[in-house]
Amino acid sequence: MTDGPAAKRQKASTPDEAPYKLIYWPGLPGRGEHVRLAFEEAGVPYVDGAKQEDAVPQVLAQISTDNLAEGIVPNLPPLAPPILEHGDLLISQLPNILLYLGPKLGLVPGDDANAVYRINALALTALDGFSNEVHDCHHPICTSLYYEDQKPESVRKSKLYVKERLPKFLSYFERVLHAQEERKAGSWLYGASLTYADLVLFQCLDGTAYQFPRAVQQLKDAGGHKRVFALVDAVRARPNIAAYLESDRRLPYGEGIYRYYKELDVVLEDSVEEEKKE
Ligand SMILES: N[C@@H](CCC(=O)N[C@@H](CS)C(=O)NCC(=O)O)C(=O)O
Repeated sequence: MTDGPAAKRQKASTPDEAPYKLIYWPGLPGRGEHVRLAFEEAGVPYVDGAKQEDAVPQVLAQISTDNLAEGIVPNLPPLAPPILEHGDLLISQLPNILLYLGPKLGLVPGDDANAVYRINALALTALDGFSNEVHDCHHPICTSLYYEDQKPESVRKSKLYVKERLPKFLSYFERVLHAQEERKAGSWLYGASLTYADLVLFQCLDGTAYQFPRAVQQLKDAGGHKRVFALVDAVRARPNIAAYLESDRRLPYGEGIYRYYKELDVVLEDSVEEEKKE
């Protein structure tokens, strides 16, 4: 480390009108779906690299261990998609991409400079509880192993997730919405208008309901998280979102974050004691 690179870095210029491009794996919604939903709700055009013929090579070129991001200083090579390209800017990490896009797409209120950090906290929490943990229910040991090689652990984790974590995260978002209601702030997670946190929560719960249909239905029927489920329905009914969900741009779930395995479709009453004794 000899010189002071920060001072020498070439300045990237990203005009707002530069085209947006999502680089992502083809054939499944995945984490890229949160980026798509933001563009779709905002009605802002974007190029979806996942729908292009060379989608896989596009991703591989970025995440290759040979990629040193040469010539695109000060961008850095990404570890994994989703990746957003906007003019000279190339960034990865989904919550980071949403943090960048939120204000540009009008999905963060413009009258409070701190709003984006509160909205980011909501998005991160939804992704923790309804994306990362749900994914780990079918890959509890390691992502690099096949599901079939970690099945008993997946069943155990799913039972515990459904019994303890799913209700905890749902209750958290119910509490946030209750607080908003008490303040007469509206029925979205933050303030009077929809933000990208609402879109993230929608997608996360849509996927969680795909993986755990029985448990999610049970919790919905129990009526303890009415505000959360009403929010999911309200997002689904937004004109741009509804049109998108109807379109062939919306891909079905498959072998991605959210997967349906019958043996993991557990309910809250399923015993976890047996596994605990082993
Ligand atoms: N924390 C990252 C996770 C990225 C990630 O896990 N991407 C998946 C696709 S959704 C992937 O290709 N991972 C490859 C790997 O982790 O080796 C984010 O939020 O963007």
